[in-house]
Amino acid sequence: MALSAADREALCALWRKLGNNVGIYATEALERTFLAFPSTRTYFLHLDLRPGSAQVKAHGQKVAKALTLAVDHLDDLPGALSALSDLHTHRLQVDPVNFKLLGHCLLVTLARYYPGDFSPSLQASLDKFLSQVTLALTSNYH
Ligand code: HEG
Repeated sequence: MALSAADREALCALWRKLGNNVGIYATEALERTFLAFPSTRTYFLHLDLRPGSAQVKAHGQKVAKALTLAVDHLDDLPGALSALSDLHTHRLQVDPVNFKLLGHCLLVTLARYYPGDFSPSLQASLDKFLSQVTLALTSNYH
């Protein structure tokens, strides 16, 4: 479902609040994903996946940067994420179900850090955003 003006406003406001900490939350969401959904680890067997690992942190920073780029390009997610889409589809061949798992863990992580902000409506806006990002990253499958 397309992002409404209210979704966009809520997302941009949240991102302003997250400031420079997006990498911290993305890293925690990755650690959570690897523990809660161990099948996701199969794509990262070349990395040290233990909690606190510098490699997971470095990857978290990259994911955070991509998510921030997406928030800055809500009008053209497929364009902004096209190189990443090629990477995930062709080189990494990530099964699309995994995006739902990481997205879920991102929501849980943000809900834990921002319980006061995490209204059902913010949850819905974030969920829509993550679905659109996933669509942009996996559209080459179709
Ligand atoms: Mg992906 C690399 C972003 C979901 C597996 N991912 C990357 C990179 C970015 C990124 C920015 C680095 C690209 C580069 O170095 O040029 N990933 C990204 C986002 C999302 C996502 C924004 C969803 C929100 N990735 C995702 C999922 C999996 C996955 C669900 C598999 C469970 N990504 C993956 C792997 C790599 C990347 C295996 C390569 C890691 C490496 O070798 O360092």
